[in-house]
Amino acid sequence: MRPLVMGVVNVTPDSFSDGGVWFEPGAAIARGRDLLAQGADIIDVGGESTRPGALRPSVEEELDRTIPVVESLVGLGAVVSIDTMRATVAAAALDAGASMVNDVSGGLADPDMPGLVAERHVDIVAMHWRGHAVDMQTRAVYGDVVAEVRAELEGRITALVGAGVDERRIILDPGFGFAKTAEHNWTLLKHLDRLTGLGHRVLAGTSRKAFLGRVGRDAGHERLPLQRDVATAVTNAYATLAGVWAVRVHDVPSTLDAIDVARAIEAAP
Ligand code: PMM
Repeated sequence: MRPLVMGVVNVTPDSFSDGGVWFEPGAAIARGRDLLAQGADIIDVGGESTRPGALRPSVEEELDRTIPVVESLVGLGAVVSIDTMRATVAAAALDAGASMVNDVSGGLADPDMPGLVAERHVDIVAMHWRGHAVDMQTRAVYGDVVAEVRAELEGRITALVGAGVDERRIILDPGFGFAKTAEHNWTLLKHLDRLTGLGHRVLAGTSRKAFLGRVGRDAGHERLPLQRDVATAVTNAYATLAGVWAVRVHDVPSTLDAIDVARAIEAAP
């Protein structure tokens, strides 16, 4: 099966690749509509920037940013995922018609999140996370990054199932760029099959991340976020071959091309 394409709508003033661009609700809704028209299967709406060093918005601010956008995109027929670490925001988004929760903390940041997901019988993306953006890069310390990310995600599965979440509802995500150095990200990508091998659906979110800006370039000559879609297409082709369920991206057309090419390679005799 072709991996699903999750298109990103960040309703934030400061997300690292597109912060501020879709901050007005009208612009965010228009962006979501465009992503849908381009072939996105899911629209991921988020109101909190998780770029390294970012400070958190208030709950009210996060609700004001996201809920009108969720409501409008659901009205257009979109399958919407809410990118939040807060159970109150997730609950409001589900009430507004969102059908899944994308929690970059995998239920760690808010103790009410696992119970909410269990009660609502929705899918949850459990991403590997070691702490809030403000100081997460100090936690980028691993002996064996693949084994540790895998084990920590298994811990999230246990906690979520313990709270009543149906195991089949849990989608795993290695959390590229979250408490990871560039080297950690490359190793996780190379060994993505170790995660898909756990038997859960896997989501990969490499789109426009900093490690794609730096690779092969000298300091000062990095690709800027908007120049990273070709590099992203390559990582998503690789993720497709590794058997991911979905990829989370900013640019849908180049992603669909990458998936088509990867699948042709896979299907060739
Ligand atoms: N990355 C970002 C935000 N949300 N959610 C999941 N599940 N996986 C990710 O890798 C992920 C995410 C940060 O990227 P952005 O600022 O471009 O949205």
